[in-house]
Amino acid sequence: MWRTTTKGARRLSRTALVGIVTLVIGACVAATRQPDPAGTVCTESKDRLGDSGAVVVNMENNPALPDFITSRVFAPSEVAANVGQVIEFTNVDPDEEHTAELNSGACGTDYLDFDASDGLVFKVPGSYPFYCLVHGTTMSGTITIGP
Ligand SMILES: [Cu+2]
Repeated sequence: MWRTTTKGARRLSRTALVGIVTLVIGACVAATRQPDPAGTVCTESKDRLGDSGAVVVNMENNPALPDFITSRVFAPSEVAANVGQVIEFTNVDPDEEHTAELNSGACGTDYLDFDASDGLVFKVPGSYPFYCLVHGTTMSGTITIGP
């Protein structure tokens, strides 16, 4: 009888553990990027940084506000580009790391330290909201891709 109870308790705690692990893994998966490995919508690459036709976007501390207020922005936050054109993101903020990540998770830049750059290139016209994985939706914008 005692043994059965212990086994039952063990089984119960094992089930609870599996449940907790599943929940934690599920939460992590939901919070991370769902990549577009085939690059059907967009691709991330540093290969064409400095292209003469690149659209340049800075990641910076909002210049409209005093320094002691940390308000990070994309400049510009409304980004217009065409299919195949490089959108070049550069972190010009000496104090914080930034990324540019599509809300859909299809693609995004690397985590960029001060003075580092990364590029996104789109294959499909459309409107793509994006944000910074470090600063969340307080640092966000929209990329509009024309044909
Ligand atoms: Cu940021």
